[in-house]
Order: sequence, then structure tokens, then C-alpha cells
Amino acid sequence: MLKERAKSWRHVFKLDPNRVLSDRALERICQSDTDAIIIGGTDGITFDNTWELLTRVRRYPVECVQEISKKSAVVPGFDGYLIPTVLNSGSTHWIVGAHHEAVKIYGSMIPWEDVMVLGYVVLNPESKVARVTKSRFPLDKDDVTAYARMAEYLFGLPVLYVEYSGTFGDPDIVRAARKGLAGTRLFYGGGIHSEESARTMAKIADTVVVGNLVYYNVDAAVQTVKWVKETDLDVDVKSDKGKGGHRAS
Ligand code: 1GP
Repeated sequence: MLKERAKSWRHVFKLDPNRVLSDRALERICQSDTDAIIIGGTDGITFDNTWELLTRVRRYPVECVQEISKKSAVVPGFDGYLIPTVLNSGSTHWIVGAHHEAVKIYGSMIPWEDVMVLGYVVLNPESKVARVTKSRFPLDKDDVTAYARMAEYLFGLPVLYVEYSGTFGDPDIVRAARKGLAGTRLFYGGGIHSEESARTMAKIADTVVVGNLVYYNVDAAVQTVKWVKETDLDVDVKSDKGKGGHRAS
């Protein structure tokens, strides 16, 4: 089950099929000891460029999953499929609409045990994903804790994804997300570019996602694996279970 395997993800890379990455850089990313590679992006994603990147990643023994952003680009042969739902989207399309269209057509063929839903809270208003999904702002700490509790207790989602895509987030906001979670995993993504940024979010989130850095500083990107994995979750960060550190392994 993908949901079970994802419980051991501490660090993942997200690769964009619409961006250029040399063979040497890809090799270093795939052999970095990251826990998984997510292939996906917001625009320019096609069946062909996704297939091509999957084929290149398949030379290495790393788990590789697709994050689906449109149904025409779904490629068979991944180890699993991540389905985003944007909790603060202003458009039902990005909450349940696209999902309904896809399941209506492909529902009988979907390998459900290899599918996992990610409950996104998009927090960078300047990001492409915020514009495309018509995400609603502003969100304060209480808003984010509420989304976390909804993900956990109302919708039973396996993952809450705090998405700052393209910019480093506010650790207090990420802590507010953590506060609302007990068993749902917390993914953090956005602007990880240095040892300090990697370690800061690794103390708060169960899984740290590194994207953009791969494309402008592959040396630092590879190092983030070590920085994240060496860092323990901060047990003093409040969660609904009243303790931290229980979800990292
Ligand atoms: C994007 O959360 C990921 O979906 C990672 O963000 O590209 O800013 O690292 P960055």
C-alpha cells in the first residue's frame, strides 16, 4: 500500500517533467538516498514528457510516484499515484471536480492500493499553483490548524501538504498545521535551499519536499537529504496527540 510506504518518507524530491535536467544531475538525485521521487508539476505536463522522465528515473532503484495534475498525462508504470486536493481552493474543480471526472472514466482500472490523496493547503499567493487553483488568502495560523484538523478528522486524509512552492514558508504557520494533526502526515514543500532551511522544516514536518533547488544547485539539493534525515522532529511542537516525533518512522 502506498499509504503505508509513504509513512517512511522523510525526504522526497519533486521533479518537473517540463524542466530540463541533465543525466548526471538526475543520477545524483536518484542516488542521493532520498526516500522517493515525485514526478509532477503545474503546467506543461504531458503524457510524453512524464513518460520520458519516468523512463530515465527507472534506471535507478528509487521509489517513483506520479503526482497527477491532469488526467491526460497519467502514465502507467509508476510505483504509485498522488492525487492532490486543494483544501483552500476557491474552485470545486481542484477540490473534487477533476477527481470526479477522472474516476468516472477510469474508476474501474485504478489500482487503489497504490493511490494516495494529498490534502494541500497552498500558502504562497504568488505561486503558479495558487493562481491555477484559485487558492484563497490570507490564511492565519488558526485557519491552517483548522485545515489540518479537517484533513485529519473530517476527511481522514493520509497527508496534509503545506505548500509554499517557490518560497520558504513561515515556520509558525507550519507548526500551526502540525498542531492540528495526530496521525495524518505533514508534508512541507517550498523554498528549501540551504542547511538551515532544510533543518528548520525537518523539525516540524514528517516529510520535506525539495523541488526547485534541483534545477539551480544540484549539489545543495543532494545535501538536503542528509540535512533532513539527520534532523529529528521537534518533540516540543504541539500536535493534537500532545506530543511530536511519533510519525517520522
Ligand atoms: C513544489 O512543494 C514543492 O510543489 C517544492 O517546492 O520547488 O519551492 O522546492 P520548491
